[in-house]
Amino acid sequence: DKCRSGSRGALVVLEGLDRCGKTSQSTRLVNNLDELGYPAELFRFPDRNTVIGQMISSYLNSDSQLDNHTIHLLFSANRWEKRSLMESKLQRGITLIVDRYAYSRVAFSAAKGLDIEWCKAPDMGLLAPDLVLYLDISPEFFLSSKRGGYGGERYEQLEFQKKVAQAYQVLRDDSWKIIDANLSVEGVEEQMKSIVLDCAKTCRNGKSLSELWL
Ligand code: 2DT
Repeated sequence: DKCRSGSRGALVVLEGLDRCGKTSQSTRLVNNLDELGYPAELFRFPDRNTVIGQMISSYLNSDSQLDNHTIHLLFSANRWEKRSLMESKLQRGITLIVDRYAYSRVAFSAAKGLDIEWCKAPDMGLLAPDLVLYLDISPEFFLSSKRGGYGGERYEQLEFQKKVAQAYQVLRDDSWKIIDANLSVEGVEEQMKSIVLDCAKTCRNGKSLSELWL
């Protein structure tokens, strides 16, 4: 067992617009941390494997219609389903790399015009990330990028992504680091690696876990 008792893992969240590279970067981070002696696991939200996750998935594929408030609460409930599992893994010394978290929901709902304080309330009491990496791309980036155009899911339209980008700005706090994600995959990976390693060390050395919203 690689985990040391009494030292916890770090909660690291990746956020950013659709197709900014969050998913491939989270996988790379998990591998990098494991190699450096920091056991790590990947989580992603929405977690489409739970019952609530399947409702969210069908909404995102436009197979079902839901009121904006309803989908907001489902996304939050999907995180609450995983809270105790996440906490026990962190306490056992495992660092969690999380592909999207509460900020996604608030940014997307605020972009639709819901009140931001109302949006934040259901996530109050979830574990607060030790670090949020915001992968910064311009909303236009993917229209011309080799990573391909926007796909068929509900939110993947340029005008909407611009609003989400604005809503993310409002949520930034001291735990956020802005990563220039217009670089190559390897360039982005290098930027992130040292920042995450620092954070994992701080947590191992006794920084305490806290709760949203900071
Ligand atoms: P992926 O393509 O990354 O699976 O995301 N979303 C996500 C929200 O609107 N609220 C949330 O709380 C979360 C976690 C962003 C699927 C879409 O779900 C959106 C894109």
